[in-house]
Amino acid sequence: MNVRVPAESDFTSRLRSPAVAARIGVWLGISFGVCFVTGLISHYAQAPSQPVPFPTSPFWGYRVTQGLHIASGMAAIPLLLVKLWTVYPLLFRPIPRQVRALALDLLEKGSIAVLVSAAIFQLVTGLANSTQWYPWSFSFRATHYAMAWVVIGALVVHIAVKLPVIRDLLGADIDETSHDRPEAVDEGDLTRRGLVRTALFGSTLAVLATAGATVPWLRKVSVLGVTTGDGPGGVPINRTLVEAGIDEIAVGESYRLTVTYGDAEVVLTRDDLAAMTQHVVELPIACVEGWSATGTWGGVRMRDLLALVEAPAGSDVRVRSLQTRYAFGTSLLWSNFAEDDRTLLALELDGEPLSFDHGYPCRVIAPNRPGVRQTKWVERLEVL
Ligand SMILES: Nc1nc2c(c(=O)[nH]1)N[C@H]1C(S)=C(S)[C@@H](COP(=O)(O)O)O[C@H]1N2
Ligand SMILES: [Mo]
Repeated sequence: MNVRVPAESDFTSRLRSPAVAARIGVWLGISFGVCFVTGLISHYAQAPSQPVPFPTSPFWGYRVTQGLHIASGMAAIPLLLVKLWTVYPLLFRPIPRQVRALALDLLEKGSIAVLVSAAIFQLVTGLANSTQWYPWSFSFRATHYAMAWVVIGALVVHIAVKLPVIRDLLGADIDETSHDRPEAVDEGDLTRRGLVRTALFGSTLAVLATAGATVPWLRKVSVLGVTTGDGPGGVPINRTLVEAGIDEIAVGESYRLTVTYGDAEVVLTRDDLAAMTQHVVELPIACVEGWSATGTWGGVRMRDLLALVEAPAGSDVRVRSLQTRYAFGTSLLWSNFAEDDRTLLALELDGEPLSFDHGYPCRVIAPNRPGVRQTKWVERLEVL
């Protein structure tokens, strides 16, 4: 068998053209831009300290930005694959002999290598994360965030370097051949416009395959939306009581909620909580993994609980749960969230006591808050 490295001239399809790459690139740039901005929002919403408080309104804000984050990331996958296919032959372009040209060539290939590998890393880890599969040991949030800057930085450099060519290509018809490689002349069954349309169609399918996790009427077509609307009160269950390492006994008769502020301490049973003024709010759980669902929650206002220990206005609150295993057992409730009328320590969902897996005896539910901070099985509120 005769194996040899292909040469640039082996790739003769006229679809492998910069004119196609530039057009796919525009859509890819838009996807990456949306994904980056919404990712920054999500990262900030979960930051351990916030110079400017993340707002509590609109209550659906995080649901929309995180839904867009997942959708734009999904949309980017087929676009990136098609774009790589169109430029693939350039990998086999002969290496320049002249030192200056060689340096420039290596610089360009290097920057594209960084861009492509960082982008693939983001899309693969993000996709795995949105299907609740974490086959790695590093912190997803910190790594995904750092890599996002690598992608955007490399993308800005890439666009800046290519800008004259991009302008030229986008100003001309897609079938214009002035920037094509001389051997890229073979007509296939597909036109260039057809290829761009096919890529966009692929993106649409990828979005539809996941968007049902957020948009109820899309649920039936969402094969990748692993978390469905099933679950008590129409809200899926992310982590169960057993998975969190909590014994049913701990949430039974012996359960107590402790609220502290300095030396002040108030201890309440579930009956005590149920005897306080109850409120009902309609708010979504919006998971960072992309799914979201609205529930009708009933329970005690966080404000009313903090008043029991005479917490001063503007206090942040640390929420602790009974959880003994894995992350997300505690969260911070910023003062603007703690004081919002819609923020509850919920006892009920859809008029029924919370199920064990939804956080019985009580959980945090607050507007415009990442799902990961809607802490379940709460046992302690510490006013800071
Ligand atoms: N104690 C505790 N609370 C938790 C979690 C957890 O693992 N432990 N998971 C969070 C995450 S990531 C989400 S999206 C929501 C999901 O709530 P649900 O399972 O009621 O839908 O709960 C949050 N509250
Ligand atoms: Mo989540």
